[in-house]
Amino acid sequence: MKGSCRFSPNKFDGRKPAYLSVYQTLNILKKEIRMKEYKHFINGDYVGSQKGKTFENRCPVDNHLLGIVHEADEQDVDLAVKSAKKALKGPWGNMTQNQRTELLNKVADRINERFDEFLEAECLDTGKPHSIARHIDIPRGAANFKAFSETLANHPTESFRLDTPDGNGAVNVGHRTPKGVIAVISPWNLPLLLMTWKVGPALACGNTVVVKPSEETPATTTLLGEVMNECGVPAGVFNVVHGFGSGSAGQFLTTHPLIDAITFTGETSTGEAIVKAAAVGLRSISMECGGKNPGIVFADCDMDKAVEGTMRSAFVNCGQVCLGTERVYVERPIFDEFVKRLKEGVAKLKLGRPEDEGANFGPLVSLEHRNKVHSYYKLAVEEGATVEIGGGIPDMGEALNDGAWIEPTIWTGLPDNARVVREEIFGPCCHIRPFDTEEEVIALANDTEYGLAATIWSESSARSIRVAEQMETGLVWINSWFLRDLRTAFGGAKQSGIGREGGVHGLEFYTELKNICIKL
Ligand code: NAD
Ligand code: 6OD
Repeated sequence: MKGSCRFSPNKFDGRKPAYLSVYQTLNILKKEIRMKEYKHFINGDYVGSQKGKTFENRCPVDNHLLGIVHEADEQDVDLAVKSAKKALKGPWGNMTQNQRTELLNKVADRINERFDEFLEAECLDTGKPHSIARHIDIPRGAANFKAFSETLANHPTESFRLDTPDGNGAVNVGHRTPKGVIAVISPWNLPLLLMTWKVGPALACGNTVVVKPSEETPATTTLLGEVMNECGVPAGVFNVVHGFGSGSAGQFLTTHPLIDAITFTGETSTGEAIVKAAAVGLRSISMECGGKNPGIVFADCDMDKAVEGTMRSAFVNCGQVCLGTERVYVERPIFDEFVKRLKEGVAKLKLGRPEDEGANFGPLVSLEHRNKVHSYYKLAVEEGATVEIGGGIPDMGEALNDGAWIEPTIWTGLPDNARVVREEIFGPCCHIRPFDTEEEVIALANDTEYGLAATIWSESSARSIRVAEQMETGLVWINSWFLRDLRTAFGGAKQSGIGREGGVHGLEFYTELKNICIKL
């Protein structure tokens, strides 16, 4: 936990060495002065924890203290959920669809107006390069508030004419109503993007929300509260509670009896705990969970595109993308060439601070996560891997060595039953294995309990589509990766999730579909 007081000694009290230069002391002072207090956002106001419980938020770039986060207990969560319940029946519930859409469009515009603040906050929390967040996280964070209103406005509900014995007939009309108060539990890897991906459609459909962002990344969700107020979104529609999972805000929120539905993104094991919580009271769930995604590279691929795409799918965001490729299967005639080209790509990655415009590779999100990823690096060697490149912790120099840095890594030579090949690592690493036939690679790709995404590289459309149809995943990309159209279905098969969101599929989750039968 990058945020836990228990594991993070205060830099000043605990570790200020006698030899700090004036420059270093000033730098630390500057950071401490900018230190933030992240409060809950409840009923349109920022409020602290009633019992005063807090935890630390640290920057993974160099482990400096970013701020103090309030941790919600049962009473704080109860207040947030009751505010959301009240707003549901209040001004929000009384607005027309057009009025709500107008407000959500304003929210999107305001995020874009305050783009640099969101960018800075996201990059400090996650350590990711500005160059990445500027193109992915923040624009998508805004777009999520527009895309779903448009879907909603343009999607018809069903209607059926029924013949009846008296000859007059009946008409059935589908009518959608909001589901109620939605609990949104989000992860740390794309904090704004993945939170708004759920809040956008939830609000567009007329629900109210209580969001629990990851304890690692509280900043942009907190900032969104200000934007909601600036745009005139009524108090209680958007609420935020901070804290951890079990025994903390996450558990209190998902077990609260006034929560009508829970939408979650995170690890499969956390998803299992939340499904159990949702079973009480039979609340609806939408689960977007982990993956161990295969990339399949056929010998007839465009090699430049396959290498460039695999570089992104394995290493962008320091490998912390649920859709990322951790298992790469390459057809034998091009195996050596592909490994060589991917290694060359990795060697060119530039590690650096978020604001370094030349950098395209940041640290992992926390020291705790770095320990987990590093333990897999050691395990790979124990399991017999050839480390093609990377495999360790880089020396980033005195100023950054306290950060959660890790080397991008490629392995070959592991058996198919190695834990490194079977378990989700969620770091900048992949194992590359040769294959000989289409049949063999389909079996290898599907040999996993996960089923989120697969990527296929081939210039043969017939073959790509044939293979895509046999992937046991919710998503397949052919000759691309993470190319997103928000009207399409998004979600995982097998242990990667339950349900689909995106476009009209979101409407299924975020609304209750009622059938009204009118006898004529
Ligand atoms: P995580 O499961 O540890 O945490 C996710 C959220 O759940 C956090 O807000 C956390 O505080 C909360 N939480 C933890 N325990 C809880 C509990 N018992 N009750 C309620 N809430 C609880 O996941 P993470 O480490 O933040 O994110 C990384 C994981 O997320 C990876 O497995 C990745 O594959 C997955 N992920 C999946 C998708 C997808 O779309 N399928 C997208 C992004 C990330
Ligand atoms: O693009 C999206 O809508 C989405 N949910 C992406 C998930 C990325 C996972 O890390």
